[in-house]
Amino acid sequence: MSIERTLVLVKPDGVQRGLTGTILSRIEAKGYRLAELKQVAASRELLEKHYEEHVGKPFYEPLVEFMLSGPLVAAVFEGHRVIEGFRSVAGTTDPTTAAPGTIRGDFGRDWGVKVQQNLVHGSDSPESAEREIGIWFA
Ligand code: DAT
Ligand code: MG
Repeated sequence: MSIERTLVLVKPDGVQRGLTGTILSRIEAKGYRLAELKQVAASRELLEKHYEEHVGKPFYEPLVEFMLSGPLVAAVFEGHRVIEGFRSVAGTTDPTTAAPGTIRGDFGRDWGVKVQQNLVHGSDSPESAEREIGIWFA
C-alpha cells in the first residue's frame, strides 16, 4: 500500500488560542511526517471550495464565517493510513463529547455558537485528501 497524505487545518480557534504547536506535535508524536506547512488567511472563495460538500446545511454559513475569522494553519501529513490515524487523534466532530486524549476532547468545548469550533480539520478519504491538498497547496 502506498504512503497516504492528508490535509490538516488548525482552525482559527486553535491558532488564536496558541495551540498550533501542541496540535502539530501530537500528530508528529503519533509518527506522521509533516510534509507541508503554512499559515494562511483564507479567502471566502477558497473556503467555499473546501466546504462544498456542506453547502445548504444549517451550519454552512456560520462555518465559513468562523473559518474567515482569523488566520489558520494548513499542513500536509504523510504516512500509512494517516487519514484515519489523524481523525482518531483529532476525535469526533462535537468537542463536548469527543474522547479525552484527543485534540478536540482535550482542548475543545461548546462556546454556545452555531458552529462547532473544534480546532482542527482532517480529510475524510483519499479522494477528499487529494482534492483538498490541491485547494490549499495549489
Ligand atoms: P468533521 O470536521 O469532523 O469532518 P464535518 O465534515 O461533518 O465534520 O463538518 C465540518 C465542520 O462543520 C465540523 O468540523 C464542524 C461543523 N459542523 C458539523 N456538523 C455540525 C453541526 N451539527 N452543528 C454545528 N456545526 C457543525
Ligand atoms: Mg469533514
